[in-house]
Amino acid sequence: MSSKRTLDAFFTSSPKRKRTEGNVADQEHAGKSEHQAYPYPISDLPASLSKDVASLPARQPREINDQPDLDLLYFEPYIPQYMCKELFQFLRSELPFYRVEYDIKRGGIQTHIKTPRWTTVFGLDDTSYFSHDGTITDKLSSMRANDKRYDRYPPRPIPKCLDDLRQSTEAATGCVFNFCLVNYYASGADSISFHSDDERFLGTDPAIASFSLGARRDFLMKHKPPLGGQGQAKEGKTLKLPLGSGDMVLMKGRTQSNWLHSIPKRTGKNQDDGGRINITFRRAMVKDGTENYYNYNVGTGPAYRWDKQTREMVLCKTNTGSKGSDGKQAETA
Ligand SMILES: O=C(O)CCC(=O)C(=O)O
Repeated sequence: MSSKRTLDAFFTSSPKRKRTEGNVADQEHAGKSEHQAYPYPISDLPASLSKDVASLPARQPREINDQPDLDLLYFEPYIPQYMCKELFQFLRSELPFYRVEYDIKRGGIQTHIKTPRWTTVFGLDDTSYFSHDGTITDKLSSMRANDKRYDRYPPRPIPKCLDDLRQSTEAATGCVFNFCLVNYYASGADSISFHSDDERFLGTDPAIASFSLGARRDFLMKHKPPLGGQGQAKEGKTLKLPLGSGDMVLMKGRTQSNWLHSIPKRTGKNQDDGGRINITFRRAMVKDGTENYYNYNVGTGPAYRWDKQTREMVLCKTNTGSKGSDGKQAETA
């Protein structure tokens, strides 16, 4: 595992501030992560959950690498059942979510896309870190002000409630993660279409840790068709992992460059499934490489928050409307 710089390395301690590793949001007040780019402060995990997260994983993983270019580690589960419900409910209530809409040109036709799930992202690429006043600082030049590259979508530190899990995941996998994307599938009607997480800024053969909490949903994987050809996928076989609450799949090696994955919609009596949260940890290597993720998973529209009374996402802040733009994670609703 490569070494990480901690905030401690840069600043002397102050009794008001609690120091933590990585790009976790600075703790101005005990029990909450705060940052100027958050719509509101995000609570830390309850102490008992935070303590138990530190002792994960619950099980050792099994390898799934019996198909060409496929390289998975499947923790079934990573988070034990007794923690899953509380963690699911906590994250659904605490995190700000977005229902991003954007316009793209598809086959020469301007198309309006409504992302068919709730999303939120946190993190910063490897070239920089958050100073304890929340500003982004370049690791090499110590440049703080005037780096306009982060202005369009100001990156947000990973809040402590997710950073606890990030640290556990790094320890369990030997990988380094600086970025976190959370999807909330409110019902079987929410989905993500076939894609691969093979963006250039994730480097070659990225490792991506993907957690499931809540309803069981099928995770489908299929080999990409041969380059330039119209032929069938290499083996023609779709792999189906019915991911349960607490499971974690580490996708690594040649997986992203050769395989597509999706969570298809569920219909009929299985549609109202109580919801599912997916948390992925990734490592962005290139300056500003995360802008695409902020664009498609936070966007410029308002933030929403889970309302325990009405049991739905409600508007928690009004910003300006969504902006459209071309990009990789565009999909069909
Ligand atoms: O929800 C999942 O398990 C998959 C999420 C995913 O593919 C992604 O965020 O890129």
